[in-house]
Amino acid sequence: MRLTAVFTGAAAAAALLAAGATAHAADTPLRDLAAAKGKVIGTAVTGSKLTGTYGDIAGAQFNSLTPGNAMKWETVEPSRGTFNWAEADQIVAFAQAHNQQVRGHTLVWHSQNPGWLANGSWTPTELSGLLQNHITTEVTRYKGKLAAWDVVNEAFNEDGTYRSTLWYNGLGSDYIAQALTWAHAADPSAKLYINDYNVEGVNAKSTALYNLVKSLKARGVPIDGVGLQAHLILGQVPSTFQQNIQRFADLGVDVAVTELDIRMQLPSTDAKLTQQAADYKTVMDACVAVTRCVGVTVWGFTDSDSWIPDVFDGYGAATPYDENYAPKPAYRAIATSLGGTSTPPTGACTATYSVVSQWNSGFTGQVRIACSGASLSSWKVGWTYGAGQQISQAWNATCTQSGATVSCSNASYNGTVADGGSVTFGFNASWSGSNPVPTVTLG
Ligand code: G2I
Repeated sequence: MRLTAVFTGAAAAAALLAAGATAHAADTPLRDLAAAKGKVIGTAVTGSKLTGTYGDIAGAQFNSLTPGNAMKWETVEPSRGTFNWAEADQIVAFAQAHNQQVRGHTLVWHSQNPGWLANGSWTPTELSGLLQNHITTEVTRYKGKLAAWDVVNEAFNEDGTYRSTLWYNGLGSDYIAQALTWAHAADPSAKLYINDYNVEGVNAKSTALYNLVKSLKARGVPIDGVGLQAHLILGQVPSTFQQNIQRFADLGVDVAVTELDIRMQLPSTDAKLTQQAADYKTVMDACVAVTRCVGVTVWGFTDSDSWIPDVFDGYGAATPYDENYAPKPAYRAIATSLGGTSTPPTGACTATYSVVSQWNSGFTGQVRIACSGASLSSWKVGWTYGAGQQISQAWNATCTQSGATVSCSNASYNGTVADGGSVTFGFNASWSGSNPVPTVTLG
C-alpha cells in the first residue's frame, strides 16, 4: 500500500546524521589486502573528479589507477601537433602522491582517435610514421612512471579474425608487433599488454589472442601481458575464466583483468546485488588463484562514474560502490576474495537517491534505504539541494525542507529495516536549469 505522508514545508531542518558512505571506513582498505597477496587492485579514474569523496576513495582503496580517457589519442593530440597532457599528468601526479601504480591506456585503438587522424588518407609509410611517433612521444613522456601500457586495444573480431581498422587496413597485422617494439624502445621497464573484451572465457576470440601472443613470444617481440577487460553481465561470468587466465599464464605472460564491471538491468534489487557480489568474487578468486594474474582493475569504482548507463539502455549499477559512494555487496566480495573479513561491520545501512522520472518543471524522486549486516528500527535521511529543487509532496516518509536542506524520517509503519532488507520512499519536487543528484546522509 502506498500512503501519502504529510508534508510540512516550514519545519526546521533536522541536523544531518552520520554518513552512510563512510560506514566501511574502519575496514582494511582493498589495496592493503591486495598488497598482502601480491596483487594489484585498480580503478579507472576521471582526472577532474579526483577531489572530495571520489579522490579519497580512489587514493585510499586502490593501488593502481588507469586513466579512463586521458591517455587516448583524441585526448592527448586533438589536432595534429597540438598536445594536451593535462589530465594524464594530473592522474600520474595523483598516483605518485598516493603511492599507486599507473596503467597507461591505450596507444593503438580503432576508437577515440582524433578526427584529423581517423579521417585523413594516409599511405602505409605515413601511417606507420604517425603511429611510431605517437607511441614514442607518449611512452617517452611517462617513461619510468608507468607500470604497464595497454599498447594495443581490441584488435580482434568475435570470430577471431583481425578487426578491420585504420591500423590493420593500412599496415596489416604486423602493426601489433611494431607497436610493441616501439613502446619497448621508449620505456623498457613498462610491462606491455594487448587488451581486449569478450576474451575472458575460452572462445574463438580469446584463442586468436592466445595464438597471437604465442607467435609474438616465438618471434621475440616484447609482449609482457594480456589484458582481459571483463565488461560482464550479471550472472554470466564465463565458466572457463580461470582456465583461460591459466592458459595465457602458461605461455609465459602476465594476465591482468583490466576493466571489470558487472552490469545489471535497473533497478537494482537486493537479489541482483547479491548475485553481483558473487560474480565479483568469482572473478577475483580466479585472479587470486593464478600466480601470473597480477590483479584486477575495475572500470570506475562508483556507479556515478561508469560508462554503462550511457551505452546500455536500462543497465547500470555495475561497479562496487553506488552513486553516493556507499560500498555495495560487490565491494565486500572483493575484500573477502583478497582475504578480508567476511562479515560486514556494524552500521552498514546505506541510503541511495535516484530520480525516477522527470518532466519540464518537476520530477519524482526516490530514496532506498538498504541494510546489510546491520538493521535499523527508525531512520532519518537528509540531503542538501544544489540547484534550487523544492519538494512538494512525499510518501512513505515525512519530509521537511528548509532552504536547500531536506530531512525525511520514517513513517509510522516503515521504520524497521531488517538485515538484508530495504525500505523505499518517494517524493515529488520542482526543478529548473539542472537537477543534480545530491549526496544523501543516513542516520
Ligand atoms: O567502452 C568501454 C571501454 C571498453 N574498453 C576500452 C575502454 O577505453 C573503454 O572505455 C570507455 C570510457 O570509459 C568511456 O568514458 O571508452 C568510451 C569510448 O569508447 C568512453 O566514452 C566516451 C564517450 O563516448 C564520449 O562521449 C565522452 O566525451 O567518454 C568521453 C569522455 O567522457
